[in-house]
Amino acid sequence: MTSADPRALAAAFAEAYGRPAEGVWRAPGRINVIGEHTDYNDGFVLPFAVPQGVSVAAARRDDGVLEVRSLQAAGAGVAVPVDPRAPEARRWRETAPQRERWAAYPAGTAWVLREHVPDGRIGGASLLIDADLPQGAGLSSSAALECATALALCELYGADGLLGAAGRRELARLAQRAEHEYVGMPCGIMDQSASLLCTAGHALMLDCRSGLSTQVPLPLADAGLSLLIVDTRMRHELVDGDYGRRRAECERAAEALGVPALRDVKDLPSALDALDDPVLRRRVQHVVTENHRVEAAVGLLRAGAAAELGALLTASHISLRDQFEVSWPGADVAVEEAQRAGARGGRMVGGGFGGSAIVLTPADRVDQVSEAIRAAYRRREWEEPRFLTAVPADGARRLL
Ligand code: GAF
Repeated sequence: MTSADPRALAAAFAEAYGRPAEGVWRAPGRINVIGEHTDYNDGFVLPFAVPQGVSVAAARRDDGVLEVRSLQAAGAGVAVPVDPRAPEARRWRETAPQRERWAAYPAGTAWVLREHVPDGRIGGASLLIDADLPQGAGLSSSAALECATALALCELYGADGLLGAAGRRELARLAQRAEHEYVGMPCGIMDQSASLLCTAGHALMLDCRSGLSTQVPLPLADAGLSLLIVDTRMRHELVDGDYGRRRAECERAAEALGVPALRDVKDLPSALDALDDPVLRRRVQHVVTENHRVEAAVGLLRAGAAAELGALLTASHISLRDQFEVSWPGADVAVEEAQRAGARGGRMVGGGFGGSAIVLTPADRVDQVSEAIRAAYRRREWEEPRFLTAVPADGARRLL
C-alpha cells in the first residue's frame, strides 16, 4: 500500500482502531531548488512540493489523548495527552525511547493548535500515518507529518480560520512553533511553507521575512530537463545540535554587524572586513551570496532559461560545503560525478550533514548520470544511493 491510496489507509484505520476514520489528509515533502540556510536569516527560498509525502487518517476522541500509529513503525503506537503539562505527557517527553520520538511532531502540532479551535481545546484524536517519504533523507518528512496532522485537526476541530490561503501561512508558523517548542528543533519556516503553499508545476519563491510568496513556473520537462533526487542514504539528525549551532552563529554575526538579520547585509566586503571571527565570516559569505543566487534563479526561470540554473546550483553546493560547512561526502561525490557525466549542476538540499542531493541534468542523460553516481559509490563501498525524479506537486490537502 502507498500513501497515495486513501481508501486503503481509511480501511487500515478502521481495522487498527475498530471504528471508522473521519477523513484522510496528506501533506508532501519538499525539494528546495535553491536558498539553503537562508530562511532563518529572514532571506529567500525556492522550494517545491514533491509527490511523496505523509498521509494521515484521523478521527476525534474525547479523552484528551492523541494516539498515533504508523504503518511504517511496528508496535502499538504512542498515546500521549494533548496537554503537555499533564504528568503523563511530561513523563513521555522526558523518557520516550528513540523509536517513539517521531510522535512528538503530531503531538506538538495538536498542542499548538489548541488556541485556534473554537473552544480552545483539542479533545484528542486517533491518527494512522502512512508515509512514502524516507525519513532523514532531507526531504522534510517531519514538516509533512506536522502539516498533514495540522490540516486533519483543523478540519476535525473547526479551526476554519487556518484553512484558507491566508490561514495556511499562519498554519505553517504554528507547525514551525510545534517543532521549536515541543520537538526542540529550531528550524526556519521553509519546510512547513512548502508543504502547505506549493502548487503543481511551480516552485514557491518565499520571502521569509514578510511571508509573501509567489508561484514561479518550473517547466523542467518542457525544457528537456530532469531534476534527479539522489538520496545518499547517509542520515542526519538535525535535532542533534549542528543545525542549531549554525543558526546561532548567524545570529551572532548579525548582532556583531548591527543588523536585524543577515538578510540585511548589503555590502558584503565591508561586512566581512568588520568580522574578526573567520567562522562567522564564512557563514555570512554563504548566506548573503545564497540570497543573491535565489533571486538570480528566479530571474532565470522567469526568462525561460531553466537549463542555466545548473551553475547556480553548483555554486550553492560549493558555498554550503566550504563556507557553511554542512555538506557531507555522499553529496560532494554525487555532485562531482554528476557533472562529469554531463549534468548541468547539482547541490545538497536541506539542513545538511546527510540526506539528499539534487542534480539538474538533460532528461536524456538521466541514466548515465545516475550510473556514474552509483559507480562512484560502489568504488567507495558505500551503500547504494536511491534515485527519485523530482516533479513539482501540489501542497497539503484532504484526500477523503
Ligand atoms: C531544514 C530546516 F528545517 C529548514 O527550515 C531550513 O533551514 C533548511 O534546513 C536549510 O535550508 O530543512
